[in-house]
Amino acid sequence: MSDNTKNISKFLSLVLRHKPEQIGLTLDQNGWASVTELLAKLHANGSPVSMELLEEIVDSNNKKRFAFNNDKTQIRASQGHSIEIDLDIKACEPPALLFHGTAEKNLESILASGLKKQNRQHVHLSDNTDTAKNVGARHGRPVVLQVNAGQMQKDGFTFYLSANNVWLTDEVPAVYLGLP
Ligand code: HQG
Repeated sequence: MSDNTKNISKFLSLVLRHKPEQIGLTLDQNGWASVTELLAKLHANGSPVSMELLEEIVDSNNKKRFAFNNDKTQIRASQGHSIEIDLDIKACEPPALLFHGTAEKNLESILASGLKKQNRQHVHLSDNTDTAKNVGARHGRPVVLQVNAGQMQKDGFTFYLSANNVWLTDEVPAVYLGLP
């Protein structure tokens, strides 16, 4: 991915997950933006993007962060929002174990009070330790926690799988956490 594509991709994360108002964009209740409106507002903001480039970014994004609807008239981020939207995805049975990567400095607090969604709409979990380690490394020296997702589900917690394979849940009480 070129630097320009990377920058546009980061900017799309900002407007589709956190601050649509930055370019005067509106998202519907499920987080979808009109593609025509997005392209027009990007243009007006001095960062024009063609439909071809937008399609390339959606296809080539390393984490598949964005998705079009069927006829490509709408686009949204598949997860990671801080603004309140309803992803409208079905609850899904998780694997017995999931993983969460964090920074060592957060460990004590997490083991005391569990995983909280902080600024986002969900706690984000991975089905493998490598991905979790990369997620944790964004915050500092990474440490990977194991989540007893099977037991959580039996106890009534709900899990969702985003279109880009990130497992989402509302919180993980400390009792379900361990080291892999
Ligand atoms: C930590 C990226 C102290 C939590 C990734 C994390 C992911 C606590 C941080 C997605 C805590 C929140 C989300 C507690 C949680 N005490 N710290 N009780 N509970 N934390 O960025 O999971 O590249 O909001 O461990 O790949 O790191 O943006 O969440 O360190 O999928 O597409 O609070 O973001 O995707 O940080 O990352 P974040 P995350 P993108």
